[in-house]
Amino acid sequence: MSLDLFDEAALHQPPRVEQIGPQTFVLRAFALPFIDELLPPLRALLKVAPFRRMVTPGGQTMSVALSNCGALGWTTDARGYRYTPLDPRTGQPWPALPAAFRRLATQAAALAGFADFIPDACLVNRYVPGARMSLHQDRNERDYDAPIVSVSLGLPAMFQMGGLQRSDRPLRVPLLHGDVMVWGGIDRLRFHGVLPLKEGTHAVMGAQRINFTLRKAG
Ligand code: MD3
Ligand code: FE
Repeated sequence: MSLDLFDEAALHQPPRVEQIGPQTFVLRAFALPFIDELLPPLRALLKVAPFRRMVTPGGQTMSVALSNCGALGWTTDARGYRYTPLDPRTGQPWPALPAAFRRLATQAAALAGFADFIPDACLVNRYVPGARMSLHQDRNERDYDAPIVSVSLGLPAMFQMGGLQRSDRPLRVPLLHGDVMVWGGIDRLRFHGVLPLKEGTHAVMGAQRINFTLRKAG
């Protein structure tokens, strides 16, 4: 597989870094030069651990479907939210974290000021038109010192970046194919969410948005 001309051009652009919080950065198009090494392992892991819609402890089926790779994977069911070493669907370990995912995460984190980030968990979210993620905090990881790196692929989404209180009015940030977001430090526990995905078809990814987040969970 080879880079298309657009990705080839992106490889030679300076990083477009937008700071949206004291320790939150959007790295525009950062994933595009990696795309040809990201998509084959993404497809492979989804064969082993297909997207599934999980149920929240409150009994709601999430509109976002998810999968995981890495030593730990995030799950939810009637018993609560948690990380597990095994896919509850098969009882088998989650697929390994692809090396290209880890390299991208370490490089993006370094660019945002977080040196030596080594993720051990990757949550893969799939949004179809209408799917959304309501405002929440990511609090199931063991320590909050490590940053989180997210990669957006496919249809555009409107991300909501709130504050440390649920009632803080969120900032809206559009996230496009190839955008990478990094946050940590005092922004680690900010409320955040994704507005309902609009209808559309993306040239590479089809009628969906896939977001994967690299975390240090254990
Ligand atoms: C900024 N996913 O999986 S990723 C999640 O697009 C999740 O699928 C969203 O929230 C998605 O938990 C957003 C970007 C993101 C995630 C968490 C943050 C940005 C953040 C936490 C604090 C600040
Ligand atoms: Fe989150």
